[in-house]
Amino acid sequence: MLTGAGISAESGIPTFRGEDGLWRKYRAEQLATLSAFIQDPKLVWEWYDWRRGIIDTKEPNPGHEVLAGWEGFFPQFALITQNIDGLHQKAGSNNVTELHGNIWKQRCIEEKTISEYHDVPLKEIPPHCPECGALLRPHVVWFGESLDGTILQKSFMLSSTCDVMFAIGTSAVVQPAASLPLSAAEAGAKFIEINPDPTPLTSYADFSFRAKSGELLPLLDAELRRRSEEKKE
Ligand code: BV8
Repeated sequence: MLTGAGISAESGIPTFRGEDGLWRKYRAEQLATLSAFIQDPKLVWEWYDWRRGIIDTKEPNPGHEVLAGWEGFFPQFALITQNIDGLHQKAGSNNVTELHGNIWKQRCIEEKTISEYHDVPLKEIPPHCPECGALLRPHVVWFGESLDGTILQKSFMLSSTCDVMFAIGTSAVVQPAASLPLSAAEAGAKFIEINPDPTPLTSYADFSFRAKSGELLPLLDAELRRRSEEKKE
């Protein structure tokens, strides 16, 4: 299972590349890069503080809730997300692989220690490490930064050994995340996409549903559970 910003859209969180997208107002290279942070940590933190403020008031939607329920429904289930909003965890998913980090976590640029605090708004912009006084940065993966090797390796291993791979709510333009569903399909998995719009992955999908995840996932869930009960009879 790979999710992107689209699964949080029905919770009221702007996606990146949609009409109301976060990138519409800002250019990614202006803000989600290490060089932008070094150049102007205050501006980058103001952007993240603004996003934390939006996310803090939002709740998981039925799409998140169905995936949280599938953790216990399927014998093996892996949720890999590009999202940093923490809504999968808020919906009850316990085992979430966060490819791009988490907006509620911060990392000391000197000690590399990771902390998590939910101040909204941030008390200090930019925030400093309480231990050594160095700048804190968002514990997220910026463009041009490598993803955590262990997380990436685990994600490709999970993708290339699964029976069914879903890509839900992602425009599939960001690498290497967008290659995960392809590695699943190449390994023989059924690949299912859920997105109101077509993406570069659509042509590789066995089924591509032009639908909103918050609407379709509950229907899929009900049908799967009905068939599972039928089998038991
Ligand atoms: C890296 C930061 C090594 C946190 C983000 C090939 C291989 C490797 C790298 C590259 C490559 N080609 C290019 C690169 C470089 C770059 C990249 O991918 N650039 C792209 C833009 C071309 N990749 C990297 O830099 C990565 N690093 O690989 O390291 C390296 C290093 C240097 C040079 C080469 C390689 C790091 C990528 C991580 C970047 N960080 N975010 C933050 O501030 O958020 S990416 C950002 O985009 C978010 O994390 C987001 O999750 C991600 C993907 O976006 P989506 O989630 O797909 O969201 P989007 O808005 O685009 O789409 C939403 C979709 O939902 C739409 O399709 C819409 O139709 C749909 N939707 C809307 N409503 C609904 C819905 N779907 C369902 N239901 C609905 N209701």
